[in-house]
Amino acid sequence: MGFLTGKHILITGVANKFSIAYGIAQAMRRQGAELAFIYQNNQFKGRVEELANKLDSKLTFPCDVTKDASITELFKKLKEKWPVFDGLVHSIAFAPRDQLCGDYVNTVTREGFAITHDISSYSFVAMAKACRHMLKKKSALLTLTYLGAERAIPNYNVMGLAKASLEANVRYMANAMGPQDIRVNGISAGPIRTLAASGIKNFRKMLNYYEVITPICRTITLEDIGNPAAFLCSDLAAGITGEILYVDGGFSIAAINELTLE
Ligand code: NAD
Ligand code: 0WE
Repeated sequence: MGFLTGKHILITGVANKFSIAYGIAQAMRRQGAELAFIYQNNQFKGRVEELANKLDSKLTFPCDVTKDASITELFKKLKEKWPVFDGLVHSIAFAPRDQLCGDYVNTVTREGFAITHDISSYSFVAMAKACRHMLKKKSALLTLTYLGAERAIPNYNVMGLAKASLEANVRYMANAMGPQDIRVNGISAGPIRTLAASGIKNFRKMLNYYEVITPICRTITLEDIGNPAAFLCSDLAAGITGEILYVDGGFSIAAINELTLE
């Protein structure tokens, strides 16, 4: 018996086996959860079905979070299989590529700002709004954020603002849904090489820098994130809501260490 046995959880954000959402899904399955998945569009359909299969799930649904109708349709379809369920993992972020490099002030645009906030922050509450009536007592919602929400990190640019908005969203959603016995939390993950990190300028160099600064002397793995994600969505975390949990090996608390002084 795992600590998620009997829980039904919807996973968003699986693009491939390197996705953080897939690491979370694996950890949740190890703890006994029944899973369902969304895929962004047909480009991801086959791969998500395959990965779902590996985790004993036949439930995959298309959903593009930029469209209200697509979100409504998702929960209409899910309801036929799961009239009620216990949780949602939101692992979705997007900024137009040109927004993620160079001088923030020069590169940010009104349109880039709007798209980034829409997909990376609004979509979390949009999904919660659409499935609220299907969520059981003791449900949990979880999203993924990054240190760029609080610190100015080169090239992360408008994504940082969207993550700050997403973290505030976690607190406001937690406050609004608490009385319904639904908890809402975020995990602030250290950098991992995923599809969303591919093609980011100097990503390798950044990972090397993290390895030097991070107290645990290594970068984070999908399992490092999956296990605490499973915990936060389980009844073991019944007293935790509105929280951002750092799963970054301690990077964000460190300043200078022995290696940087050599
Ligand atoms: P990923 O590319 O595997 O996942 C991003 C997912 O977002 C994809 O599955 C994509 O299909 C989905 N998505 C984008 N636009 C969508 C839309 N309109 N509708 C539906 N789905 C959409 O990359 P990842 O690194 O696993 O990212 C997952 C989350 O983790 C993101 O919120 C990201 O900001 C966060 N995060 C990543 C890192 C990192 O270093 N990789 C660190 C901290 C936080
Ligand atoms: O949240 C993220 C990445 C999110 C992301 C990535 C892309 C790449 C492809 C959002 N939109 C897009 N749009 C694309 O067209 N991370 C936490 C990973 C990440 O991205 C960075 C980082 C880190 C870490 C960008 C610059 C600097 C650091």
